Amino acid sequence: MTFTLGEQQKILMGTLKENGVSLVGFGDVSVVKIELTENFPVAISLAVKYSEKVVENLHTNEEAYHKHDIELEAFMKQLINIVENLLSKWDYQYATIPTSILIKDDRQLRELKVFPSKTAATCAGLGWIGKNALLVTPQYGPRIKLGTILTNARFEVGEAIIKDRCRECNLCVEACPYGAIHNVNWKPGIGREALFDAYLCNKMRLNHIPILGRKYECAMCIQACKVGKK
Ligand code: B12
Ligand code: SF4
Ligand code: SF4
Repeated sequence: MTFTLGEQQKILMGTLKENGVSLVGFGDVSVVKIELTENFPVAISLAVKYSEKVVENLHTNEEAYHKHDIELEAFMKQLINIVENLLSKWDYQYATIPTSILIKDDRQLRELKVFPSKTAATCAGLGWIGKNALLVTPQYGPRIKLGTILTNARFEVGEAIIKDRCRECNLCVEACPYGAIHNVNWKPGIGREALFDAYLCNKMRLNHIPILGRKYECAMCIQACKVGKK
């Protein structure tokens, strides 16, 4: 049986929803002028939500947050597999973006060349970039794990979000224990450095977290955000 492109998009979305995706969107990423997006101009952006309770308690129960994060990572991989299998079945090509990478030092961070999942998500209209440099969704705030598959299937795309909705809020700025967030409102084209110091964030997470008795994460900037909290 052959399906039209529109039917394929409906099947894809329906299958993802049946399997528990929290948000799914399609974005035109050809606005980012690189070889990868020339070949794969459409991004399928997936989000799975974190448990609100686990995030609320992450400063007192870090183990639970870490365990939850690993579970969500595995769950996201399953959803990505579903997309990959359907795209292959329909003879499309795709490139899957890594969901997480352990950054060991400044050099690796400086030289990292990975397509940002947050770009795919704003292009797909899932949310905006907050002052914390994270994707903030109206439904769940920044408490989501993102997954991205770029493809040459010309699915219908959503409307990109090009303006932040943080306004005067500065809860994440206040919550960052290391002052890494600069209290600047995002707009497309603004560099990451203008928003937050990724090197400081990474250094503190790697070096100081164990000294403070925390083993894995920080993530105070995702806990603090009020957007999407029930
Ligand atoms: C490297 C990395 C890090 C590095 C650097 C962070 C960074 N922002 O670059 C370090 C180790 C510091 C880090 C820390 C964290 N990370 Co991290 N990280 C990544 C990773 C693997 C790559 C990011 C990357 O290379 N960025 C390159 C820079 C240039 O882009 P960017 O800052 O990510 O995004 C910019 C663009 O998207 C741009 N943009 C947005 N829309 C548009 C549209 C257009 C047209 C254009 C041109 C640009 C543009 O604005 C963004 C902000 O500057 C991604 C996974 C992925 N594949 O994306 C996860 C990811 C960004 N991390 C994530 C998380 C949750 C965290 C932490 C909370 C981890 C923790 N538990 O402590 C902290 C939060 C720090 C923070 N406030 O951002 C999540 C974010 C989810 C969300 N809601 O946005 C991701 C997406 C992982 C995932 N699969 O969900 N991370
Ligand atoms: S993860 Fe922690 S150190 Fe990094 S920006 Fe967020 S609150 Fe600051
Ligand atoms: S805490 Fe406030 S400033 Fe930070 S991302 Fe959320 S809404 Fe934006």
